[in-house]
Amino acid sequence: MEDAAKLQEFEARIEAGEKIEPKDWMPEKYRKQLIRMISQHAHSEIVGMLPEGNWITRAPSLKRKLTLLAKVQDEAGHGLYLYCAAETLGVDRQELVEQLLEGKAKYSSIFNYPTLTWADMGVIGWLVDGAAIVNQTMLAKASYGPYARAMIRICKEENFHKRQGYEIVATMANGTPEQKRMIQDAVNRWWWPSLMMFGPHDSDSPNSGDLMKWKVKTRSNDDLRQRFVNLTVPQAIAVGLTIPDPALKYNEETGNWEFGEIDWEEFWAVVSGNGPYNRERLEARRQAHAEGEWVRKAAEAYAEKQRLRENKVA
Ligand code: BYC
Repeated sequence: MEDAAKLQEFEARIEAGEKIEPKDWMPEKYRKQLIRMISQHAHSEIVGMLPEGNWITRAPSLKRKLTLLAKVQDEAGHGLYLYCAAETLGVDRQELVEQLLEGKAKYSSIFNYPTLTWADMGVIGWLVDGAAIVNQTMLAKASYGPYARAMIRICKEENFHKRQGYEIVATMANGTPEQKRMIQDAVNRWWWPSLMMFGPHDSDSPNSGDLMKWKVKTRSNDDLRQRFVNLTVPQAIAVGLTIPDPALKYNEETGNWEFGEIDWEEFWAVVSGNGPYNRERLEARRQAHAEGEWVRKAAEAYAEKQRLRENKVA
């Protein structure tokens, strides 16, 4: 009875647009859904450093190198805010990291594709960060306070990422025939995986019901995907690039760019660990974690030293 009353109060607060904070009562399912989603999001930011990190040493100029370096560092920061947000729900960060390293945790499908040329750096900023912004602008209004607040700062940085990506795209699209060919090839490879970032169709999305009822998500997967396509197609046209979808067509009545069907078999293969680069990404993450052990040990030793010093003073 007590829980039923608490649930009613909780749902009334959500309905009124109030934010839920870490110490507030919440249904166990809400807590679990948030831990699932925020931890997957944190892992995505961390694994998401790899495809671009791979190009830092091969950036074509010092300016490009500095910008890419800053972007990849931003993604690390996003991962850290998000692990902090997950920790407010009572889960241990170490446990989440272990789940990722053991291959038990999900992270965004998009990072399981290889980055083959410099053009991919432009297209990732434009399409991948562009898709992330569409999704995260919605999440900045999520009902859970720490997640929503993390999103506000993350979205500001993602906007810079998208612009730097689109600037690379525009420069190459207006460049030599070889540069044009490279950038079109990158769009051809990244377009469909970018659409997959929004998740399965609404009818095949088991988590959307809970998440939308509790206003963690306020727009559906298909709805956000359509918004992304509507925003992005004119940007492709503006720089003379072709979207690799013969079914793409503007509907005057709805104002939507209609598009073809996603290859869902490919999507589920990637999500279940069998995409083109899943193994390489996890292996690189494990190696980075192992090589960072001395840093974690040094940080722990420093914290211990501080504790001892404070005890002495006290
Ligand atoms: N990839 O019921 P559904 C970035 C899973 S990184 C993998 O619709 P939901 C950046 C889903 O988890 C930004 N898995 O789920 C970084 C679920 O599995 P479980 C990444 C996917 O939660 C570096 C199952 O499929 N953004 O910006 O309602 C460089 C059924 O799906 C995917 C986020 O993480 C996928 N694409 O909706 C550049 C945003 N889609 O857990 C850029 C936060 C679905 O039941 N997350 N699955 O086993 C979300 O907004 C939502 O979780 C999703 C999925 C829209 C992704």
